[in-house]
Amino acid sequence: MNNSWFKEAIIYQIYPQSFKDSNNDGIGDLQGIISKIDYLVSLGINCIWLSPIYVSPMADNGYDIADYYNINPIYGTIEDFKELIFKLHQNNIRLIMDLVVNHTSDEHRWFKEASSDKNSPYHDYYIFKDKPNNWTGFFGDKAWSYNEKTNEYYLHLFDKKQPDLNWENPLVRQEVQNICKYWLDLGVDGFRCDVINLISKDQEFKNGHNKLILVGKKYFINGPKLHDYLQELNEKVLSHYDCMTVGETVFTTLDDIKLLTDENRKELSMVFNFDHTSVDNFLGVKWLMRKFKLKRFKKILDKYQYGLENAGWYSIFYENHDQRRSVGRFNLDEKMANYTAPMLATTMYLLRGTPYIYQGQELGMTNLNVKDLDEFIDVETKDVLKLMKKLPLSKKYIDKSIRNGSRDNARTPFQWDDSEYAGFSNAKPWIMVNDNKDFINKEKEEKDENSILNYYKKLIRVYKENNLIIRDGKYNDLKPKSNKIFMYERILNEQRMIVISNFTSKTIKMKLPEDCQILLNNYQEIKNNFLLPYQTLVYLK
Ligand code: ISL
Ligand code: CA
Repeated sequence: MNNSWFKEAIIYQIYPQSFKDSNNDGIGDLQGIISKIDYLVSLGINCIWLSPIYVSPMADNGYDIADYYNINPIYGTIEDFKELIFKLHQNNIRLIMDLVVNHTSDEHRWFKEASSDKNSPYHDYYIFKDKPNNWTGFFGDKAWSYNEKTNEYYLHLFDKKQPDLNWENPLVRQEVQNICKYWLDLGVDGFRCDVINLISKDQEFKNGHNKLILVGKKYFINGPKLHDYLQELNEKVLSHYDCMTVGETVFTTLDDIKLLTDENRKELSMVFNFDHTSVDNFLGVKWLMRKFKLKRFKKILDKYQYGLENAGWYSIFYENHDQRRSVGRFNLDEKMANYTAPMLATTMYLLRGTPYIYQGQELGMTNLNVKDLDEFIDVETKDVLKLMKKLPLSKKYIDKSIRNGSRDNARTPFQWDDSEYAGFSNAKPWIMVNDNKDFINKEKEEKDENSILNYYKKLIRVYKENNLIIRDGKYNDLKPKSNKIFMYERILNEQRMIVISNFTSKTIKMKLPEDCQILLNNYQEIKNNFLLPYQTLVYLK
């Protein structure tokens, strides 16, 4: 991994189930993606992160893998996959795969053997104990389930259909190396490594201190051998390819990230950290809602912008398949999305780090509006709803929290046009289509010069044209105390870029920079001495 193309990448995440259905069975697929490469080219992105497409019973939409070497037939075949890589590469778009190796599906052959016979060589691929400890998993449920055949409990930090792998076992690590090698040899350009900082577990398996949600999390985060495992994977496999890795890390600190992304240590190219997406919750738990404050948001982003100045690298993003949509978030009025979505994007993507755009974000796609909470179908939402109903919480609180937090918000079909199923499919899709597809859709926005989509294209163009200063420029927050304005500069040699964003619905009196080139503005005009509601401006001097 002695390359740095990842620092110039503009990455677009595709959630295959919801992007484009080519054979009208209601489920997105690989041929669907292939049919939309022109669209990806028109956006200007240069790398795709593809959420899991491996064989899976889909208990967690593919994050539960039953066979790492084959494509889930609902998505197509290995031939389709080869065609996809080939055509993406032809268009100078790289492809990174999702690597989910903290756990497998309970329907993986390894687990089937492991759970039926204590003496099977696969038994030690997983974590079995005679007695469970008190850990709670990420979906709010107990982290251990009973396995009758061996009279033991097995660990699963996510759903019970996602047993955790035992990375202490060198054979498991060898399997992971083989998997990486297989896909790299097929031409993929890297991996997004699912919950990678959970792979090493403290072997004492101590009880957590209290009975709060995520009990025991300290004991399964950044375990003692995490760095060794990552270095080993690099040495054995990754370093032999021109590839990148982005680790999804949960509850990591700045110091953790410095270590994980230090180029000399050869662990990960960059990580996803969720501090800034937790700005409107408590304890990093999205169900515990908290009022958004711009100052707090900036403080978090500043911490990493300054903190990683001379060490490490970062990913910048708002959305992914687990997060709610950014439109309508951060105290912003959903009806003003034509202004707020460009403002949010500009503010975020000119920071230092590799930008990630989640499918549909560039259209300003919104959260799903369901009538009844039971219409949510995601496993996490169902588990958490069940748990919340047992707790002393008001109906109103539960309603709001679930609506905000459900991962279904991000998973509705991509809105290509205003037809019945939004041009995603001719058949009823696996998940509800958002009813605002009539006015939020790709076809309509392409024709409208002032649409969110066309703003994103402009932003990406500006990003590429000014790549050096955005990549290497020194960052300074120019108004850290303001709860209304996010204003920063990026400085490289003689050049200075200034980004100013109004996070409020009010016009604000302020002196704007003079004698600069204006690179971006989400209004047609500039009003001297005034920053218009939700206005965003980018200057270059
Ligand atoms: O989504 C979250 C909160 O709603 C996170 O806690 C999330 O569960 C965590 O970031 C891990 O996510 C990843 O691994 C999960 C999978 O369900 C997610 O889709 C994936 O992004 C287990 O594989
Ligand atoms: Ca299909």
